[in-house]
Amino acid sequence: KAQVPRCAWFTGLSGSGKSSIANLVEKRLHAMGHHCYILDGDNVRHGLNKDLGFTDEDRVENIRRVAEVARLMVDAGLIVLVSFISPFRAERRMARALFDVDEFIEVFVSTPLEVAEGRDVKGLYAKARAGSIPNFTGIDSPYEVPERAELVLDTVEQTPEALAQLVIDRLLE
Ligand code: GGZ
Repeated sequence: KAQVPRCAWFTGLSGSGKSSIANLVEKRLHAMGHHCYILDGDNVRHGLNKDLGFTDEDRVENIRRVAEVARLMVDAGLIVLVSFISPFRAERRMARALFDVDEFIEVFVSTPLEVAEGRDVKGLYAKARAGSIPNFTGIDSPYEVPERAELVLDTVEQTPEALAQLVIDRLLE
């Protein structure tokens, strides 16, 4: 099936909903006959990037490698959904620079810290507040809010299903 290879780059805090939305996008695109792949911490940080932690330096290298892999996957004809906090503007800009203008869609999952921390689905914020996870994004490690995202997703006002559809519409444009 003809498809336009592209990269949707999800950025946002831990617990913002990046992966849930990316998973819905993947499921629906797949059902439509599109070939896509999700790059996230689960399949990258345990393998390719298992030498990296959460210092600023390691996050920079994490994102650099992920961006290069996404580039290769788009070259191979896939729709790639990248789901990492990717907290730094400079690295998101670096990732964007690997793609043509219409190949890269930055998707800011704009869930506020209070909301992500309030949900605390994995209990990580509680641990970070207690001091047992150092360098936790939003607590003692920065998150630089995107200024040029193609899509800003409001997870407070909209459902994951509706937000996934916005991403799909943009990807298939
Ligand atoms: C932030 C951390 C940390 C620290 C472990 N800070 O909610 P999660 O669990 O599943 O997603 C978070 C994930 C973030 O990894 P990324 O590769 O996306 O980060 S980055 O783009 O900044 O390189 C969280 C877990 O790993 N986690 N320690 N200190 N999140």
